[in-house]
Amino acid sequence: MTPRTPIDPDLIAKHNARLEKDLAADYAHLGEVLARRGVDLEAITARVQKFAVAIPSWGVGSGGTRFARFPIAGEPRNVFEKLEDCAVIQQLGRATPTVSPHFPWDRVDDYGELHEFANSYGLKFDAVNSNTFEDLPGRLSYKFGSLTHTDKAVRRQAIAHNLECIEIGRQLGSRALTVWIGDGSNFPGQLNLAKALERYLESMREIVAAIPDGWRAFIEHKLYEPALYSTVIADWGTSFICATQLGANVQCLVDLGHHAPTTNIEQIVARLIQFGRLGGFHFNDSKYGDDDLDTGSVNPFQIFLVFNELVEAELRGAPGFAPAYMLDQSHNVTDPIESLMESAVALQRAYVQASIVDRKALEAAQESNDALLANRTLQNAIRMDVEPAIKMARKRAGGAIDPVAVFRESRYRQCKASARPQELTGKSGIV
Ligand code: LRH
Ligand code: MN
Repeated sequence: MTPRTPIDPDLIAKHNARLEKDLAADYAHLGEVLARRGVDLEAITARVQKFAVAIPSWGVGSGGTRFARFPIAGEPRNVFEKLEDCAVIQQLGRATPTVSPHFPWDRVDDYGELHEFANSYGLKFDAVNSNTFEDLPGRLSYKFGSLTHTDKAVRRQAIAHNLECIEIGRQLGSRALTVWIGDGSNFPGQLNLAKALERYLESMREIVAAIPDGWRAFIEHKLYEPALYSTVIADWGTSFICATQLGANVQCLVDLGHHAPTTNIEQIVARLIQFGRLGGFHFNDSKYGDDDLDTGSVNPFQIFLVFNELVEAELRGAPGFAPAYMLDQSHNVTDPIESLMESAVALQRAYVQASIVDRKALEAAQESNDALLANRTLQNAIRMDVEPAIKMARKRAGGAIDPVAVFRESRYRQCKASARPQELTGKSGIV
């Protein structure tokens, strides 16, 4: 069944036709430069075509902060419209075939219908995300925690929600559950730090016991926010210990924005790979806190250094290496579709640049403690303009050579502004 196409394929073909000649010239030039380095461009382009990252369903709407959210006309009002927008990102960018849903934000009555709807656009569902950081009317409050709350009834409610997310994920064809909890404290002394983690493990054991065969559970750590003094799952070390306590199908998810600004994230990635507990990523960028900015928009070298570890592990065949790639961003001042397309390309760029690192030269320099040559070997890769490889991979996969230009020319957002009438109320909050 050919997937439905929210953007007129003729518009993509017409637009590509205008750019093809220049792309061919740039591609040939890159091929020559890489060939001199013993790198086969066709092999690199084939790798890009296989690269995929999941779109966060909550990322296609405008994001906000605690101060305000500035919605845009034509943004999605429900999960079906979110999937339409995800289909645009996939049709033009060809790097995002899956969507990571969040519950209860994406709750519907018929998950079979939702599965079908996504499938009609050629989209599949990635890890499901539970939400025990917001209260629902008539339910027990998570003000003082969820899976670690001192009140067993609140923990039961949070466990039941995660079991429900697993059941929904099973109906949607997902194969993983991401558990991020904001549990923690705002005052020294407010929380018994050890007991809180004990309650976490007790609750997670029930959730992990319900994880279907072939599934994984991802523990997502975060340094702070909403808790501002202590967070129960604050860092990779706590996440790693819990994963090893809870079972072989429990792994650690690294959200790049969940670390203190000076943290060496690529070393955390190397450690989690070394001990077979790297479950996946929530990619984004940040300057200060959990800013959820567009991937690669502030510190593209950071993303490159993470992919340098990932490609090295892939090439050496690290045991159990199967990280799930997902974006997790909040688009407060840009069109979410444009930001997500650009962010997927930023990941492809880091993946390609990490794939052209001269690994032999790097190892030789490392073994001989030639620090300058070792660092230069990485710099040589990140200084390479690899856009022609990414564009060619996209074109060959049926996408747009310039996705943002085609998206704007399609006037998709303007069309949706009239098709999706809504109150553009600027209430605060991340979604
Ligand atoms: C927490 C987080 C988590 C999601 C939420 C939307 O900061 O990164 O992954 O549940 O954002
Ligand atoms: Mn996240």
